[in-house]
Amino acid sequence: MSRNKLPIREVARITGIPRNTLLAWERRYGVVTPERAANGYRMYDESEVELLRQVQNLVQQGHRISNAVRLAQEAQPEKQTAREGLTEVEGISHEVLGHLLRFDRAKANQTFFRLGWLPLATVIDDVLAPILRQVGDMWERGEATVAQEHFTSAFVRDQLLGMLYKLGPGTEQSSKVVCAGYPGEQHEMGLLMIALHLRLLGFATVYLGADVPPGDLASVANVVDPVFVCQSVFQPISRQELREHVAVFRGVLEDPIPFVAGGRGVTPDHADTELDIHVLSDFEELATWIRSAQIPLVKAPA
Ligand code: B12
Repeated sequence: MSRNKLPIREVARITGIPRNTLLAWERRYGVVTPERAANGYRMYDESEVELLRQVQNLVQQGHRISNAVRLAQEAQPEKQTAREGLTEVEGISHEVLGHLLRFDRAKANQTFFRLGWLPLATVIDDVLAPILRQVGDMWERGEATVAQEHFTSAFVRDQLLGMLYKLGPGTEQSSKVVCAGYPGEQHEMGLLMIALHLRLLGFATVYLGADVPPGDLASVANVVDPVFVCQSVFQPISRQELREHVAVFRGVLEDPIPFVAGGRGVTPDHADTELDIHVLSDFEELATWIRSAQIPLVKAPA
């Protein structure tokens, strides 16, 4: 990795674009997809910082963000989009997606297994998540059918569940985290990715899947005694709705623990000190919060 690459806090400092905005632009519009360092941190190169500056200028001139991103990306030199400019991992991911769009699971498996040498965290963030986002964007633009999206999503879900199964539930001593989807939510894979990252960090994850009511989530927490719970929200909800949801959760919960929400449906404005609600946009932020809140990885002796 080049020495000239900058971490997100530096990019936020020199461009004046807040860190959360950088993350939201990446997630929602794919403005840039910075490379990850060995510790998973984003590292931006010069051309990415320049592109972010251009997007910011266009937004300040009154362009809508989606339009600003398109204009800035179109003005970028060819190498940004040229097929030959892709890294090996991007190239293989692109090939996997191509096979999935043709419903060829055998070839998708074969190609995907060529990435076996990569750390799991990289496979999750740099291969599987981009495949999902790409097929989602294609579906939104009318370039992929519902069947192609479902087939691709099923492949990604199988890989994520396979990883979770292989990593196992964690040791007796590991602190537990309960991971669940918000009620009515069918999107499950952002949550699976977060559960996997937590597992890789050393937590024991109790994975409940999508669509879990707040009272049920609290009942599980009463049984397994986690250090915090995570709930994933993709469909936008209001701050008041989240507050009411967490109030029900707290009503059933016996021992107070932090409630962490994340996903496209919530923003930092949904955070609430009174109800101990933390809103974090991705695993990098979650890991930073875990350190600053001094959440223990291992249970205190009884
Ligand atoms: C697969 C998929 C589905 C599948 C889900 C299957 C499953 N088992 O999960 C199905 C077909 C069920 C589905 C349904 C719908 N979907 Co859909 N779907 C997708 C798709 C392609 C992938 C979703 C995904 O798993 N992403 C996971 C990762 C890749 O996304 P991510 O946002 O970057 O996730 C990160 C963060 O959100 C964060 N995070 C997530 N949870 C948490 C939790 C915590 C605690 C923390 C800290 C962080 C965190 O970490 C993740 C990893 O980095 C997306 C496309 C996309 N761009 O995501 C659309 C997408 C999410 N769907 C969308 C829509 C509109 C729908 C429907 C409303 C469509 C419809 N008209 O019926 C329904 C809603 C159903 C419901 N009630 O939930 C829109 C959402 C628009 C929005 N709200 O912004 C998207 C973005 C597609 C699009 N481009 O328009 N969908």
